[in-house]
Amino acid sequence: MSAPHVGIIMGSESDLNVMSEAAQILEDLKVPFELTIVSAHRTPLRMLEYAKNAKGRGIKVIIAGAGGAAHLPGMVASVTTLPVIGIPVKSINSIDGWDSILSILQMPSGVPVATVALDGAKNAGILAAQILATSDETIANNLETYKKGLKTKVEESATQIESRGWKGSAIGFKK
Ligand code: RP5
Repeated sequence: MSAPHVGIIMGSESDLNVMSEAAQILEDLKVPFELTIVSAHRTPLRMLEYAKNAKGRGIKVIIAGAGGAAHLPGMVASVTTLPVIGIPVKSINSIDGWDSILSILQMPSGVPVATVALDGAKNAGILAAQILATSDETIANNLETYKKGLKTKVEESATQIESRGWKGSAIGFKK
C-alpha cells in the first residue's frame, strides 16, 4: 500500500480488539492507513508529537479511540486541523461506556471531534473513507460497491424472511 492517509491511534493495546475493525474496513476499501498506540495520559508528549506531525506526514484523517477518561481524541483535535474521528471504547476501565462517550462527545466549541457510536470503529473507518472520497475517485468507487453490498444483503434477508410465509400481519404490512 502507498503512504498512509488515515492514522488510527488508540490509548492502549487493550483497545485493539475494537479498533481493529477500523483497520479492517479501511483495508477492505483499499485506503492506506497506519495504526499505533498513543496514550494521552501515559505518553502525552508522544501524543502531541503525533498530532502535530500527522498532517506534514500526509495523514488526512485521524481516527482516535480510547475508553474511560477518554481524552485522546479531544486532545489530538486540539493541536491539528485534520478531521478527528473519535471512537468511545467500552474498555477495561469503563464504568458502562457512557464515560467514554461523554469524554469524547462533549467537546468545546471550536474543537470538534466527529464521535461515532460506542465501539463504533467500523463506522469510523467508513467515515474516514467517505471524507477521503470527496477528493479520491477510487475510494469513492470502492465505497459505492460497499454500500451496494449493504443494500443487497438487506434485500436478501428480506426475501429470506418473507419466504418463511410471514405475510406481514405481525409486522404491519401485507406483501
Ligand atoms: C484508556 O484506558 C485506554 O484507551 C483504554 O481504553 C483504557 C485502559 O487502558 P489499559 O489500562 O488497559 O492500558 O486510556
